[in-house]
Amino acid sequence: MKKTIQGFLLFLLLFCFSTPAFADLKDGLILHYTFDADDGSTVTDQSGKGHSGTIHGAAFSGQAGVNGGAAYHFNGVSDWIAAGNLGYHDTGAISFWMKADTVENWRNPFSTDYASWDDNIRFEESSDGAFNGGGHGLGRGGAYTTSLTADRWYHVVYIWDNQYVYGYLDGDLKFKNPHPDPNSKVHPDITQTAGELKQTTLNFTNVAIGNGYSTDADRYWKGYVDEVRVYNRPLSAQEVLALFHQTDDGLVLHFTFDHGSKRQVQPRNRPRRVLHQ
Ligand SMILES: [Ca+2]
Ligand SMILES: [Ca+2]
Repeated sequence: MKKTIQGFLLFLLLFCFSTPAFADLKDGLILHYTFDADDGSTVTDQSGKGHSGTIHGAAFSGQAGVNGGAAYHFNGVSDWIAAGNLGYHDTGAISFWMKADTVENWRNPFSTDYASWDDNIRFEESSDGAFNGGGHGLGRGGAYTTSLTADRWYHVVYIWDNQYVYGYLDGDLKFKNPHPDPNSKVHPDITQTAGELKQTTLNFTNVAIGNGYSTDADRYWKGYVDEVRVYNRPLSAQEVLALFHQTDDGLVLHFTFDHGSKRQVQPRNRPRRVLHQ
């Protein structure tokens, strides 16, 4: 009984001298594919926003997923999943898990517009082991890593607010780049300005999982994708970490200690995700 009272007093102390904050990872979620159920030719959207997907050849793979559930496998030739029109988003975030069968030019696990050339945010392998992500008009080509490894799960997050884009790999910030001057050209071969490209890039007319730049076979993803999320708001670094560590939805409690120490206390009861096979 004494310990219970001590525990309660400790909680009261924490509560009084800190600001408990709840980050709701459902807040602003406009698409969420867990890929844990085989629904035939469609994918159910767990966000509640009704953005069900249409499967074009990708294979449901039970127990192959990042959390012991299922994932979809893409054959690297023609497989993709269409998530449809998600609209225009001035700020937002994309989160997904991927595992490549091989690391090759120029395979794309995700893009915000199917085979629309440069009119999308997309993520891209190269044969030298790099993995990049970005979109024209937002600051092109942030590098997640220069040594992508095949047959290993990675957690990829891309965030854009009104000033910067951010790239996180496995919970770590890998790049933070300012948006380019809206009146500048972002590429010598492209006539539009960064401002014009930003408008079309952020209009997600045909979100694609397993494809990016074009319908050339080497643009299709070869490997797995799991746990795809799209938000219409930026995520904080803590929320990215929460997505990296947790396997379920829900509230993530953290104490910001705004009235005292800047130390932050993470909840201790969440299992660490097993990253490697
Ligand atoms: Ca899954
Ligand atoms: Ca677009």
